[in-house]
Amino acid sequence: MIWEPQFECMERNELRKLQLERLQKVVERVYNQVPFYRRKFDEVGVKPGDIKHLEDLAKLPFTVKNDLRDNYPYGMFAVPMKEIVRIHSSSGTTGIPTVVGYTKNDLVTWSNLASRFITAAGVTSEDIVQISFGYGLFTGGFGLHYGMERVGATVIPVSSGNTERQIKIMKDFGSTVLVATPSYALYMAEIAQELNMVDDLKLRVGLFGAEPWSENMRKELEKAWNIIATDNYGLSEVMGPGVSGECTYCSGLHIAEDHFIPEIIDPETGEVKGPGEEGELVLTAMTKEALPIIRYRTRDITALNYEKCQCGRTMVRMRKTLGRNDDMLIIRGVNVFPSQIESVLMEIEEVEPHYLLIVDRVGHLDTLEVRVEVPEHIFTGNLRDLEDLTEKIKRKIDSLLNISVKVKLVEPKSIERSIGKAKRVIDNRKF
Ligand code: DLL
Repeated sequence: MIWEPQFECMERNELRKLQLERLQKVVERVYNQVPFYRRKFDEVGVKPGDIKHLEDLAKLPFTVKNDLRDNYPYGMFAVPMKEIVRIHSSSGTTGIPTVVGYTKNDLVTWSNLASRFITAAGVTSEDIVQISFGYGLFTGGFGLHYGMERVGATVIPVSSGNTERQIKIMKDFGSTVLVATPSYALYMAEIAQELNMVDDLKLRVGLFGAEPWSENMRKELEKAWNIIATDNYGLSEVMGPGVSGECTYCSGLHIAEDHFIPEIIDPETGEVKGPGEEGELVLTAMTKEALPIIRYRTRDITALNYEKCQCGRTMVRMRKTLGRNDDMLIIRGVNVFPSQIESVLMEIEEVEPHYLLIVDRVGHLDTLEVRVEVPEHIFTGNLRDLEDLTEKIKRKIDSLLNISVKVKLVEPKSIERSIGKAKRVIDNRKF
């Protein structure tokens, strides 16, 4: 078991001292090794020696995804290529992908940090872990894989897809832990139920992440699999999984603050916000050799809680993220996160947890259609009941969002299932 109380339970003043030392070192290093940072720091007139307090971090410019794209593929690396031992990359569905690299030491740090949240979720060397994240350029599969091995658990590297086989393996190999995106875990549960195999399984913990999921989705997954489900967060540009994760109290994700300094900013003005205030998460990766990153704008919306957790860890907790700034839909001037709608849908017993949001523009008016599956007996049942249910869902969503939406109940399995990150929104508007 990996439990590093010397870091995870550090007093705040000790932690701040360590962060300042590490921050000074990384700023010096990127200034000398990465032309992009030298240029950016020179533009705002900040030299590495100007970082005397942690608060001086705010003097440094932000780094954004496009900076990595502009320096595609290796321009942001701070070490020569011969020291890079692994490459990962973001999916690149929206333009040029971002490419990230790791040195040997980075891989050690990564597996250590992954093993922290794995341990915090209660996984031990007694566990048999089915990793159903995709292996490949996505950081999920490999990140969890090495973290689990570091803990000493038995890893089954199934990767994602071939869902019936997954369930058979889960049963035959006695998997006790499932690692997947929450949407894929839900799909797997559906198949396990169809095969009538849920009761034959030994699962006890689910480690989920890589996409937003609501508290109600957590309840759904915990019930479907009879497990405790924890949330884990990370992003390739900063490291991958291992940036933050929940302990078994599931009350916020502990950030590995000895490696990453979190800030919350107002996404419009860039101004730094205080504890508890909602805004965009900005991360500085202080210890990565290959790709240190300064004030990276994640686009993810959250808030920070500095109160000590019941588990004893002192590391700040970030609130479960509702989604990215980019996922936020603006419909008739109202901000809508898909996960808010998910939360409402999952509270309604008569519907299935599979939904899709379709946004359109009719004339100058934005429209939002919420498509959600209902079980066969409801779909083919009494038309009046179907209408009543449609109206009930519509009322709940309308009152949450303060806009009028269209609700369409659809037959079971008509919404495409995902084996990785789910696509919940089709936005047909032309901007
Ligand atoms: O998704 C890394 C990861 C893998 C995290 C496995 C956790 C588990 P990317 O593919 O670069 O990296 O996508 C990063 O996914 O900026 C968030 O918008 C979203 N995301 C990741 N974890 C969560 C989460 C991995 N727990 C982007 N909750 C991030 C909500 C998440 N969103």
